[in-house]
Amino acid sequence: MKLVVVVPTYDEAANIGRLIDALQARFAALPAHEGAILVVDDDSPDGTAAVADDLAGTFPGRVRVMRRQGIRGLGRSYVDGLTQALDDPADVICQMDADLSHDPAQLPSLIAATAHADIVIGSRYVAGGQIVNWPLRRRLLSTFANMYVRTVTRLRAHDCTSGYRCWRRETLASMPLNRFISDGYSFLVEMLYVAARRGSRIAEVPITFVERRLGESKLSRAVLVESAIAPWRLIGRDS
Ligand SMILES: Nc1nc2c(ncn2[C@@H]2O[C@H](COP(=O)(O)OP(=O)(O)OP(=O)(O)O)[C@@H](O)[C@H]2O)c(=O)[nH]1
Ligand SMILES: [Mg+2]
Repeated sequence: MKLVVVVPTYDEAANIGRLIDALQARFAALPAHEGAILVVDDDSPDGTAAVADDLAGTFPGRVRVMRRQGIRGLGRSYVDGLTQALDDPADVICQMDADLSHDPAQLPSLIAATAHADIVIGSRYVAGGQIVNWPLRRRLLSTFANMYVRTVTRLRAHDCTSGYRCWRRETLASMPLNRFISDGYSFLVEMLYVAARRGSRIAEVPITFVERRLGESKLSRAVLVESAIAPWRLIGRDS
């Protein structure tokens, strides 16, 4: 089985090296799998792309770095990265954050679940899911965000904002990524929403999410405002 893991980065120089090492160790432990990592960097001022490039030399063919220029955006980065990942003959395409909040050790359980689902979410909010080191404010915000998204969009998944996911190739390839209307974090919700409307099977497997220890969060007030409006735009488009 071939696997590509897409990792969007903005100012993750302190984390990306450890993530790549940990993922490569995971790939090596899965003999039937051939894994590659695609780092999608938005011209990070802290030199994240250069750190990733060094590791691309250490793991030839198994680490690639896409350097984006121009307007920065998490959604745009996913569109570019996921589209490029589909150029590979990968059977499963995964997405995860660079800040080590998503544990590579849990990747095999997500991949395994793609045997019976089109999209698998690494979920904090199903039985067995956990969050480590989040302050109460952050927990409440995330819980509320998921309740809000589920209520407005009628998505049934419990963790609609998780960036830890695996896709079966055919499902991802059929997504009209270039027609997406969200750019920031809401892009993750839009992906699930569009997939669910097309009848894709969405599964959740529990993960332990650990708060980042290094680097800074990009969750700004503007991001929160966009996230509040985005679900209404999605259902508005379809009604
Ligand atoms: N390419 C790209 N990556 C981004 C952008 N914004 C955030 N990211 C990456 O997306 C992932 C998630 O962003 P985070 O800042 O960790 O957001 P979060 O996980 O919701 O918040 P914290 O973990 O609390 O900081 C990380 O790997 C970031 O580096 C962006 O504009 N462009
Ligand atoms: Mg994070």
